[in-house]
Amino acid sequence: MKKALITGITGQDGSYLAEFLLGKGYRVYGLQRRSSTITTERVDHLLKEGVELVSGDLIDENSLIRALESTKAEEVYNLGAQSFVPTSWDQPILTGEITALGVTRMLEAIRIVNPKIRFYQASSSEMFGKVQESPQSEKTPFYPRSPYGVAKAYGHWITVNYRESYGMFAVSGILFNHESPRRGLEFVTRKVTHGVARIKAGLQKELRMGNLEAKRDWGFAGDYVRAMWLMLQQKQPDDYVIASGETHSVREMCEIAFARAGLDYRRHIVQDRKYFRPAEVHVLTGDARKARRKLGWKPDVGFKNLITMMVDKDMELVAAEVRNGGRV
Ligand code: NAP
Ligand code: F7E
Repeated sequence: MKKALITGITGQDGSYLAEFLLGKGYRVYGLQRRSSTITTERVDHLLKEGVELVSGDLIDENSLIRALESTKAEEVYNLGAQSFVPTSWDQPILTGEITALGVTRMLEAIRIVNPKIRFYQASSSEMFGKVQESPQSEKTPFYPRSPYGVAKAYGHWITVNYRESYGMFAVSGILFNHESPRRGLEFVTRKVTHGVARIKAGLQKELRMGNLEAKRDWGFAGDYVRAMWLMLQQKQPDDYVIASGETHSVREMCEIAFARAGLDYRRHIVQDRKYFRPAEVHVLTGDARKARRKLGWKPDVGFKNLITMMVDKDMELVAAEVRNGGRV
């Protein structure tokens, strides 16, 4: 039985990846940081299927060494991060500690415990920021536009550097935005699909938002975790862009989400300066041809189906909340 350790298991991708690896017959461990509230909602169903949580934090080197020693993991998926772009302007140093230096801490822990461990780094299309060419591929230069993007660029290069310095099997997956019904409520797709469900249920009238003209290349998280695993099964470590290749604006996404519930987004969305960013990433389009060619990867769920799936799930969720008097 192969053993994998996932940092960020309590997040959106961590939960889908844990499910996927269980399906492949892995023994799955997840790093969980201490919190005063419950953070395991996305993986509670998997804890019953044998996923084990180990205590640790990307800020605490010794906890990473202990996690690798106790689990004897052969594959490490580093998904843990301060991942919300606006927060990275409010807490740039914390973002750097977790999202940038956290990668080095894990790579050092691997070097100390077992340098043969295969390592996946969750890199991001936010590294392309103010895009230098379109579409963006593995060869496109980075121009990050937020402390988060800068931290991810560091995480990418330290991964490449450990591969080249120590011959480690360390790969960087440059993933474009990917969403799901498990997406955090602060990210734009889920904010909209959840908002639509609440408006439809009569719980609110308006949705306050930022820049509707921003464009993203959105895919389904369930498809993207498959690519992470494929990268670690190759003969040689390498870096890959994972994207749908399609670009849509936030406005188009709103139109589809509201229409699914029989609503007109123009009647409910209010633009609010509060949600605009100090420096915006205006448009992203990924070129995932290398992943297609070398990994045989392609996404199954298209943009419209993704947004429809999210609205439908949020309508169910909100209806259940209403039935239970506000409790899920
Ligand atoms: P997410 O839902 O925000 O999950 C982030 C995870 O990181 C959570 O489990 C969180 O734990 C954990 N974490 C935060 N600080 C930590 C620390 N100090 N030590 C250990 N764990 C910590 O993010 P996601 O959407 O699943 O994304 C997964 C990874 O892919 C992230 O690295 C993200 O930056 C990157 N990425 C995401 C996308 C995307 O579109 N989703 C695209 C490209 C790259 P708590 O539950 O305790 O907060
Ligand atoms: O914003 C615009 C906003 O927060 C998308 C993270 O997973 O993907 C994610 O980063 C766009 C931006 O994602 C609102 O200005 C308009 O242009 O959903 P988001 P993100 O910043 O692209 C990358 C690949 C990651 O790596 C990150 O970890 O939508 N937008 N109005 C808004 N965004 C939010 N959040 N809220 C709004 O009201």
